[in-house]
Amino acid sequence: MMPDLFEGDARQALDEGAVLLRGQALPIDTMLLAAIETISSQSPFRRMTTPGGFQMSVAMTNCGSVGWVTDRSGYRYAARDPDRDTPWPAMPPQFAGLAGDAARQAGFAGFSPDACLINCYEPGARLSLHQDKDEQDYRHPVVSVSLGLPAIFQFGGLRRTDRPQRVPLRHGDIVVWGGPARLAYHGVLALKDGVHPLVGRRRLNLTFRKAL
Ligand code: MD6
Ligand code: FE
Repeated sequence: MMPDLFEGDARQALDEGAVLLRGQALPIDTMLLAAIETISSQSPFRRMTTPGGFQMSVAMTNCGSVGWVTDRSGYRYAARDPDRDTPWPAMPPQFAGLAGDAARQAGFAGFSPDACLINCYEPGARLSLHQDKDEQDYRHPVVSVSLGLPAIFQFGGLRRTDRPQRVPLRHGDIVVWGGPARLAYHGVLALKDGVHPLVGRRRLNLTFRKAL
């Protein structure tokens, strides 16, 4: 067992149902980055269009049996990459393993994701406040892994008007989010310029979900 003091440092409750596991992905960061390279060589990062007609500043791709997409007709999960009309690349077993372990540590045993959205932020890219609500069953948590440049994560409440906390997320950090926090509003402030030694001038984020 890990001593309590260490656990205390590594784990930070953001709210009831939302936990930050600091540095939890560090031991496998190079494997995660190599897998993201392989996935994005098959289904490249692209900046999708919102239903309102705006192009997102964050570039996205997916792996898993379904992937999150947006276009003029709405947000949804799709089994095929719409740019290539092929299935999304398979989710590497180590991805699902990492997400399942993190979820279990946060109190959500048995999490088995079918979707992994991969976000790529370049300096200036941001994600405005939103709820994750395109999934079928909100009893499943969301697991989010941060790699590369640090970002300020905004974590709010169940109403858009609840003033969000600002949580710095760094390379290797994992946020698990479920239960009473599952529909909390959240976003990412504009990425500050910088260079990460392994990832370069980017932030990569993996968000694992059970969509179906
Ligand atoms: C990001 N994350 O960190 C975007 N959603 O790049 C999310 O939108 C998110 O981190 C639900 C739960 C955790 C998250
Ligand atoms: Fe989200």
